[in-house]
Amino acid sequence: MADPLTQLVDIPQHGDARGQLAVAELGGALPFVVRRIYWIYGTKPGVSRGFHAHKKLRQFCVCVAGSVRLILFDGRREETVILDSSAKGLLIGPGLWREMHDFSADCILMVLADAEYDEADYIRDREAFVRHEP
Ligand code: T46
Repeated sequence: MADPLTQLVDIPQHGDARGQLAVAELGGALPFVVRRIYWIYGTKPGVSRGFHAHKKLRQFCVCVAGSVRLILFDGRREETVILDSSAKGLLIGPGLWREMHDFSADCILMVLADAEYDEADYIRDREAFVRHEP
C-alpha cells in the first residue's frame, strides 16, 4: 500500500478534574522547530481556503475548536482528512496541494510552521503545481 500523504500525530493530553491541557513539544508530537504560528477562525459559511502548495514549508495543523475538512494532493494521489480534535495534529510536508473546506462556524485551525511567511514558497496555480519538479 502507498504511504499516506500526511501524518496524523497524537498530541499528549493532560486531563484532570479541571479539564484538558494538550502539549505539542519538540521531540514529542512536534518534529520541527516552530518559527511561526497562525490560526484561521471566523471563516464565513461556504468558504473554502488554501488552494496552493508549498515548496519547502512544513506545517503542523491542530483544529483546536470545531472541525474542518482538508484535501491533500501530491499531483497523483488525493487524500481527505477531517480535523475535529485538539488531540490530533496533522503534519503537512512540502509538495502537497491543500484545500480546506466545510469549516464549522466555531472552527479555529491553529497552524505551526517551520519557517517565516514567504510568498515565494507558495505555488498558487494548480497546473503549475502538477508540473512542478520537487
Ligand atoms: C497554508 C494553509 C493551511 C501572511 O501575511 N502571513 C502568514 O503567515 C500567512 C499564513 C498569511 N499571510 C497573508 C497572505 C494573504 O494575504 O494572509 C493572507 C491570507 O493567506 P492565504 O490566502 O494564503 O490563507 P489560506 O488560508 O489560503 O492558507 C493558509 C496559509 O497561507 C498556508 O500556508 O498552508 O493556510
